[in-house]
Amino acid sequence: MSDKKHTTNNPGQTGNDDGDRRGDTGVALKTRPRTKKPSMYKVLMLNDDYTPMEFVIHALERFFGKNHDEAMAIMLHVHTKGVGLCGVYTYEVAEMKASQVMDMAAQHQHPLQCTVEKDG
Ligand code: TYC
Repeated sequence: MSDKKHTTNNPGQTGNDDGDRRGDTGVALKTRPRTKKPSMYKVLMLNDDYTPMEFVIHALERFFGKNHDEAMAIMLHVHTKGVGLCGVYTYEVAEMKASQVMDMAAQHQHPLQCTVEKDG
């Protein structure tokens, strides 16, 4: 089925049902006010041999809003599998959170790394 808006007869032009008279400003617009969902991006955390487990748990609580049990589960997943999902965000938010984790890690001389990849 087409995603075009179905327009019924509107002979009086009184409403905003017509795509060329939206807003009634007298300016005919060729585009429709269609909102588009932003692409979403995964923040992934990578395992390393040096970053303390408690530090990783703290980062997950601080930057990804995880409670202690959730953070523990993600940390252990990363520790055993090599990589794990911290959260899914719009591009700028995902990049900011990945940077915040790595900046805090670097300040403590830990090599903890995050990556951002498109979801889907
Ligand atoms: N592998 C680390 C250790 O044994 C813990 C760790 C977990 C490090 C997750 C990074 O993303 C990570 N201390």
